Amino acid sequence: MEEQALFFRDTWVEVDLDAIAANLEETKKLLNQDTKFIAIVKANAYGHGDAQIAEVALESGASYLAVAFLDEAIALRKKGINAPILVLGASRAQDVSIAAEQQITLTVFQEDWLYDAMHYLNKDVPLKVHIKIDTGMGRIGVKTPAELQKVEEIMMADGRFEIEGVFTHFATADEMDRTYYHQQLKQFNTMVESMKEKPVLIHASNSAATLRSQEAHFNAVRLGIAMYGLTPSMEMEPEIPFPLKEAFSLHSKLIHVKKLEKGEKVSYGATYETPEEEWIGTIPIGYADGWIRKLQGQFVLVDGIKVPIVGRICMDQCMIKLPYEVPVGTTVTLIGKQKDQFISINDVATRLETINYEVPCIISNRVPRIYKKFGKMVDMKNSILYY
Ligand code: PMH
Repeated sequence: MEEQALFFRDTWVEVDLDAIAANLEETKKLLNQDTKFIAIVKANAYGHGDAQIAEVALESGASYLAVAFLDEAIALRKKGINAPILVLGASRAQDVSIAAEQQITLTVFQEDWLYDAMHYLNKDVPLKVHIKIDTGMGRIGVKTPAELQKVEEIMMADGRFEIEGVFTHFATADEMDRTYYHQQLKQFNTMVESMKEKPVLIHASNSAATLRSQEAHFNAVRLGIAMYGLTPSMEMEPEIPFPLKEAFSLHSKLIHVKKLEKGEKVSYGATYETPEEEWIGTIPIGYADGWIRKLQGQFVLVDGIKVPIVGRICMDQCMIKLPYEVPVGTTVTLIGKQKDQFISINDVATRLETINYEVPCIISNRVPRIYKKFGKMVDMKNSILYY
């Protein structure tokens, strides 16, 4: 019997797991042999698919995964990921026993939170924690050696906590001016020095800090954006020591093709008027897929040729100007490669006046994610489908 298709609209994200593995292999060459790496798979792995990315990162040598919220960690456990997972953000005190039971590591960042958490922790299931130090990001974390020592003391006295790690996060590691970054690094060193006992894992570097020098590697680094093949910022792109490989591409297919006469209108508001006779194609992707209205005018690839989106983007569809009559069913690439042309995530970010991080994150769950590994499409059953 023929296998039933798992989705029924020709719009999809293709994630190249080989690109992820290659980015990690290259990054590993920059690390000392003993330096561990933590793969950041929060926000559904920046839109790429949490379990799939977790798996390939672990195969590539990641010793830890990290997410923003406890829900994300539990979702990974449900999908069969047994590796250590750190929740980087705040978790609710009343949920600590769930984290402990599932062997999920939480971030401790405030003394008051600890007192609350202690009410909810079971006697015999210890909780692994990393202490977050705020060295200048101003988000969460203890700020002074006194605060740090206090949280250490409380946890040591209680006995149900295992302080496995300590970390901080840089606010400007991707910028040319290194002053603030060095200030944060110095403060982190001072704080770690003041600890009663040094934890096993000490980590500070995001992708930018990891790629630029070893000075803040300590014994682990946290890799997000570079693993996905994207530069942490446009200004540091020339400094990246190897070619990053973008893993995420976005495709659709023409569902309707027609010839319009000069002076005909396209889409809501009838704002686009054909300046001459034109071939117009419709593709089934719209703002509900995260392909937002601001992308009107953005180029897409058809038959290896860049053509613009014309007229307003609708909720589920948008129209493109075709170079000539192209058959229905032809693939349209919105992000990625066709023939010798490439539309990068950075191109889309530039159009949206935002950063590359946002682009894969905003492509909504309505768009299925399919995977390529060892140059071949992975079994569709492993794809991510919202429906
Ligand atoms: N560590 C922490 C605590 C983070 O918040 C992030 C990314 C990373 C590591 C990975 O950074 P990278 O992707 O630059 O390598 N956090 C965010 C954020 O909160 N907004 O954008 C990126």
